[in-house]
Amino acid sequence: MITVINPHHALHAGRREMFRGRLVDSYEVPDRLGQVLDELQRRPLGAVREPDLDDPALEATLLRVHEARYLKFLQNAWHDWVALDPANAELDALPSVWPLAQRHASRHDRETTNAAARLGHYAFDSGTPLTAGTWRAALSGAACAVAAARAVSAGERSAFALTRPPGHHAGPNFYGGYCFINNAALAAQVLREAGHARVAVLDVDYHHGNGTQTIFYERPDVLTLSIHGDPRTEYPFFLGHADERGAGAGEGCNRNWPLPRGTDLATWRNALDQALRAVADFRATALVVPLGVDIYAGDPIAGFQLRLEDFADVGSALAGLQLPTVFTFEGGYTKTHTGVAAVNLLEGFERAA
Ligand code: SP5
Ligand code: ZN
Repeated sequence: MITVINPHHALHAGRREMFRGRLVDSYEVPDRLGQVLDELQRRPLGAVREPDLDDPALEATLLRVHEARYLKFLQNAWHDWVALDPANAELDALPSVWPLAQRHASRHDRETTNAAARLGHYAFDSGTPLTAGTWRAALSGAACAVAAARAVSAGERSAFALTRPPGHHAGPNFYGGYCFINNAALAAQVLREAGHARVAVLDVDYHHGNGTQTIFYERPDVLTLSIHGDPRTEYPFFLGHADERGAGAGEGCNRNWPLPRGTDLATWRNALDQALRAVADFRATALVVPLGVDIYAGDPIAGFQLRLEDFADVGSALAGLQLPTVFTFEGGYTKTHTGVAAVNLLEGFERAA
């Protein structure tokens, strides 16, 4: 398994996020990636490379997954935030006002020019700090996902896009959940364009992959599957129910397995087996796994009960599909076990592959 690492990930280092009326220290910190890299150095799985950051094809791929207007917003958001007030340069950008979805209550066809209000136009939470280096870090991360998918379409059995910020909560025109650019969706798109007629995305992060689901909801060529904490009680709350099956041409091409807080390996593995069957029934020829290790029992912001020794079994079950596979690094927030959990899963995959 090759690993494509984001050399600029640490340019994105959000300091504080809003949680229930307080600004708290951000959970999504550069050390998360450092932990995974350290563990990969202790237990190597293959070459670790950096992506080509001047890849001329990157922009076209980005535009297949995200709206041009949204990308432009992201690229300029920090500059506009500081232009609003020079003192903002010392603060992470967080939204504090939103348009309403209720009929006649807000205009969605007009864009405000106020930089703080624009954050609310594109963000679905106030827990995703945007900083001076966010765009560069996220763009380099996109290059990692694209490079990992290219390596796999060129014949590698598997590749790991080791990058942050994560991506699976980012949609065609929205950010949130620590995510700005959807790396897993980019990988799926690259695999499609490299000739894989049907690609499956199997999201194992604790939180529903709402961004990925939205991006592919009406597409019949990408099957999106997510196993996650039930949105009735768990973030991101407003999507991820079992009856979301896709729409239009994509009818039947989305499946969700919402599980209660406290779910242990046995119940979670049962959902995974159903998801694996759905991938096989879809006759996918390539697989993308948004790899969130916040399903670990010790995670500070999640609620499943998987133990560190369960992760190898999950990896080997994924390998059982025998598909070219791209992993993208998503959630996982412990200060000490994020690397072990991720590498346990990847090593389990490699051993069984
Ligand atoms: C990629 C990913 O895993 N994103 C998750 C974003 C979750 N954001 C909400 C975090 C809420 C923090 N709750 C803290 C509870 C501490 N007891
Ligand atoms: Zn998560």
